[in-house]
Amino acid sequence: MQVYEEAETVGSTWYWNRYPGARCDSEAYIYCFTWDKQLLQEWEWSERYPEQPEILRYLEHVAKRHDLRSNIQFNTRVIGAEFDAVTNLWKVQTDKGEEVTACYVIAAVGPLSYANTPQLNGLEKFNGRFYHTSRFPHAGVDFTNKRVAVVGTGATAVQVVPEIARSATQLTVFQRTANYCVPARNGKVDPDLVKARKADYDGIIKRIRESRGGFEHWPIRKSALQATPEEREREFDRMWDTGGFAFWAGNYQDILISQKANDLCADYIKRKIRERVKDPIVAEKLIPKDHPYGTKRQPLETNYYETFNKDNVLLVDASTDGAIEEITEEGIRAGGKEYEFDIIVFATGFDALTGPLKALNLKGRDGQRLDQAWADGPHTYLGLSIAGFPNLFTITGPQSPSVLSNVPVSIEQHVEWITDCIDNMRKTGKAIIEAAQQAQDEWVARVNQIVNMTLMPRANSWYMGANIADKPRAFLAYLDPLGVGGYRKRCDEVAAKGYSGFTLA
Ligand code: NA7
Repeated sequence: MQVYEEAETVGSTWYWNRYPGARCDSEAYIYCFTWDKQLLQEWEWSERYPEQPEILRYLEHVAKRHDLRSNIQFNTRVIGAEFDAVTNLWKVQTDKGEEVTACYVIAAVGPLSYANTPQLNGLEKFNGRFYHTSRFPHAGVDFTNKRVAVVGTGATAVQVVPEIARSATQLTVFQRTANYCVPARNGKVDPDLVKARKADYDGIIKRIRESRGGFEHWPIRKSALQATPEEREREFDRMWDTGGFAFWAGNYQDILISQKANDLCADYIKRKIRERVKDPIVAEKLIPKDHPYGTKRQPLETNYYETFNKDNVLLVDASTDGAIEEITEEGIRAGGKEYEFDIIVFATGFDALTGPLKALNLKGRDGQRLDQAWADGPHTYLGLSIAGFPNLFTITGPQSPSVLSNVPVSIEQHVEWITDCIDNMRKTGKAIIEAAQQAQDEWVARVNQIVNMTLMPRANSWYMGANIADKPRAFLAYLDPLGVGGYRKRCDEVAAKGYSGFTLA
């Protein structure tokens, strides 16, 4: 086995995303590998949602402890891979000029790794410095006495904005779409709770694997519309006070299906924003108007809304103040007005899920290119495999639960399934496994049929591919009605039936 990694060490997301305030939005006790039972007992996380350096330290520790680095060639980017139907092997090219052959290619390129830096007119003229949050300088950036712009208000911006506001002379946040942000409620975890969790890890692992979103949160088995206003308020308060993904994954069961139920939830968050932001004009700008709650990735915040009460922080909202028109030598022109900056931080997200796979320049049977096969959006079988691309697997790829879950749970499920599959191939003397076209078409139809029963398509989200100009509008993940547990069962059933929907040769 040979692993190629572009960076100089392991960590990927937690290697690249070094902006101030970068931390996971899943709670650390379930944002880790579950296969090293001993390490689950030994490792001590410093807080509920650890910061980037701590997670990177953890990942480096795992790599060292299990001697994983010896199988990884670092500082190497895969720039192409083509399937050869004569030899049944993939030919893989790297940016170091190597070409190697492989029976299997496993694309573990991450769903959110291909940075989206908007092609704004004039960027090359800017006299100051600019950074994308996912490619932040390792030495850090000193914002002291600087006039800083943050472009974007997604999960990343919601983490970085309060941090930059602490030291910058002036921080201007450019918002294209307001988000429903929910308190993270970060902090030290009660030592008794840590102890209880360590004693119950087998139970925790079982529960998160069978859950909706890979968390220990379960929806309230009732419509929000059936609850009395008092009961609803109590439940919303409870979830709000719990913090994190309790509000999204543990909400009323119809929150993503019924617009009326969703409105009740959205109204609760809008009230909270109005309570926390002193200037009512700024508060109205921060209140989402164009999409239902939960249909865009819910950012977790710590003092995000209060940051807009500071004298050195300005919000420029595209719909009320005017959208960004161009970058100038001195800063950003938006709504006909020029704002001057020393530093621009692009918290503008990623070409999610399909972007990193297309960047691999994959060619399947008959030289078919992945970007052509996916010209109108992703087509996969189970979000694991692609018709016409034999012996290629994707981990947390498009049309799997992936970004709609606590990702380590989904990563482990795919790794286990793929490992078992390759093992089975060896044992049964098979050389080729390939998704059948019909099974793939049925999977794509299922992905779309389910999402079209929800409110998700009503948002211009990166889940729908809407954040990237010219990207086809298609739902990029898979929303199983029974969550990651239901999806896992489905994948296991396929394997148990001798890999139904695949052609084996
Ligand atoms: P997101 O969630 O895609 O947020 C990116 C933000 O940047 C979002 O507010 C976008 O507005 C905004 N954006 C993107 N392009 C532009 C342009 N051209 N002009 C102005 N504003 C723009 O990325 P994040 O990094 O915050 O989070 C991604 C995931 O990483 C997160 O969900 C976690 O899973 C980890 P929009 O909403 O598209 O109107």
